[in-house]
Amino acid sequence: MSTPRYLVPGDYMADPSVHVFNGRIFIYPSHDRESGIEENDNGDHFDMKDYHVFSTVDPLEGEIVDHGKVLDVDDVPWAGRQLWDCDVAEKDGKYYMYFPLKDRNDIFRMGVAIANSPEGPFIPQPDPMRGSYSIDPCVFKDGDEYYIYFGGLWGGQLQRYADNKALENAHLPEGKEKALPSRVVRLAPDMLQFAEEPRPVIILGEDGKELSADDPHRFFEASWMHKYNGKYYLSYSTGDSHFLCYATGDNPYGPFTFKGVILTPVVGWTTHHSIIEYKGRWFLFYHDSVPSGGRTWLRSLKVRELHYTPDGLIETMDGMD
Ligand code: FUB
Repeated sequence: MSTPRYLVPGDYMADPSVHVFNGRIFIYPSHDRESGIEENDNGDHFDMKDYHVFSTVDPLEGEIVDHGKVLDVDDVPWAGRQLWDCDVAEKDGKYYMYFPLKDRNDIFRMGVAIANSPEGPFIPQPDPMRGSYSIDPCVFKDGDEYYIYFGGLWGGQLQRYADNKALENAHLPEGKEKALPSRVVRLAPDMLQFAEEPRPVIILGEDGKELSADDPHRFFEASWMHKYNGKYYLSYSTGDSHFLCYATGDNPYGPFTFKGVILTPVVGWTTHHSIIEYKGRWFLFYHDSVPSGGRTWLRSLKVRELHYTPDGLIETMDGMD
């Protein structure tokens, strides 16, 4: 087991989306700041305004290069507030950043910003993606196709939608009702719009039934997708029960079967991560609030090595390490 490393000790960064581009690891985090807004269940205190990009060739011991500010809320024509977790994909030499941001009606939408290199800067499109809603986009390339996984409960607004339409009254399932699923959608060839209607991402228990709303391992936010030995690994945060969990499936749309806990709760309310393979080793990038003394909105980036058992299960890690 490797000792976890704090990656950017001089600043507060969270929600790392990490990819290998041109042989180098690129980290796309949220940039936490002290907004002075009181903590609440709507997440208003997560009032972030810009993104930095970081890169390295050795996540555990190497230099972490800060490529500076690559996108600012002030550059987004439709911006309201709260720039939350983003992700980036490469296609034909261009880099597409997908970011959730509230519009001027306080509705989370997803924007796209484009760069000529992985370190940015990223230039936003004039409008949000048509039909987009909620938070935490994760973009996943499978063969020639790209998929976005997205969604988050409570302040992430997913409970305000059903069948991709806004509800008159939000509905957050409770008790033995089926848990609210995240969504997955294939991207259009131009990478700028959805190619289809988003679909629910179903997570089944070992008994073959959908996880219920009161299951501590149900989806809450922070989707991530990776592939290992031909299987699709969907990982996510359980939010108010504070785990990082995963479920596996045979294709990008699922269904996925719950397999276990990747990371036990960290210091801080949120837990959010990404998983990559680099030079034959696997790494978990995540955050906690230890350096800020437990302030949930001031989080710090961490990395540690991740291991599989011989039958493809992810070994559970201790979030307090
Ligand atoms: O950083 C703001 C929000 O907190 C993210 O979008 C969630 O995943 C949670 O980490």
